[in-house]
Amino acid sequence: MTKRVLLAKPRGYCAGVDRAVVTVEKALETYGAPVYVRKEIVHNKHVVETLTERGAIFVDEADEVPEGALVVFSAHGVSPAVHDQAAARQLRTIDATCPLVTKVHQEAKRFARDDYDILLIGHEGHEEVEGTAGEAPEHVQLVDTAEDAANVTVRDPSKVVWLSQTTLSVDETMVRVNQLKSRFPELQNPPSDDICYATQNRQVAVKAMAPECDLVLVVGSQNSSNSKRLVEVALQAGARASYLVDYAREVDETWLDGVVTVGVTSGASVPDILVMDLLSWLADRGFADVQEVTTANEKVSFALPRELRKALKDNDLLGSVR
Ligand code: 0CH
Ligand code: SF4
Repeated sequence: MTKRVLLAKPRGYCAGVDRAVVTVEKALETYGAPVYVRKEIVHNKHVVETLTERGAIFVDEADEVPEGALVVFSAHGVSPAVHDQAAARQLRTIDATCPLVTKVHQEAKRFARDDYDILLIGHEGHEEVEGTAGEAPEHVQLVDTAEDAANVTVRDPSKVVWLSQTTLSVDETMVRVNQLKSRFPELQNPPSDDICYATQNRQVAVKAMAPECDLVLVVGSQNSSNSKRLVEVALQAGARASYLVDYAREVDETWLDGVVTVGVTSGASVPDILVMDLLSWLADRGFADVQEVTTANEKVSFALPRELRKALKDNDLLGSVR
């Protein structure tokens, strides 16, 4: 049988990641280096290394940024406490939080104002849930594991809503929601999907090709939630094996033993150049026939953060914004 590659589409950069990465690039062009970035702008090694080479300095917390300097907040969002820390140090800030993460923050604020108990489904320690929970710490409880769902308690079971991190597995989240609904039958759903279009579309695409694949390679970093979910979804959908790699050079050649069909996809924080490198690595090993498996065409794009648009306009650089 002819060796072949099935290439998922959509894959790679979503609109929120594109906006966040361009934000740091434009900030460097407009203000010059260094531009500080709180946390990784997106969870991708290559992106972070490339921006570091251009003069970005990644820090863990706003208190590591020199007073008065410029700091960009990452795509995953920040809590109000982080905005306060930055204000206390007189930092100039550009907020690259994805608008779809901001939407979840608004939902958390609204349900907290109405005095709901909010069950936030997400991964403990992930920056996005820390930011969302920080909007209403007295109202939000994190539900990560099945055990969390079994043990969480609420004040009034008729006033409970679930919200979620944007980058979860759709199927696993529904398992968690059903578990919660069996305990709290009046549990309300979010006003609109919190798991974003990009996360959902990448999972649908990998599901479509996985049953035909002996191996699915997902390009993405280990700390990227949405990328890791693609490996799990591939395995659940019938791929015989699946691995997450940052670079083609990390692929173990023994993974190709007996393999006829390799599926390839990438997380929402992954530049397509890394996928192209993987395709040429595979072509060198006999997998030159590449067929794209398209399950959606994405046309979403977001305007750059307001603070940056204003600066670009003042400098008459807006025309150069993609
Ligand atoms: O998938 P996670 O949330 O870990 O983040 P990423 O890999 O940086 O992808 C972009 C999502 C950013 C916020 O939704
Ligand atoms: Fe926004 Fe979704 Fe991309 Fe996250 S994965 S940055 S929520 S579009």
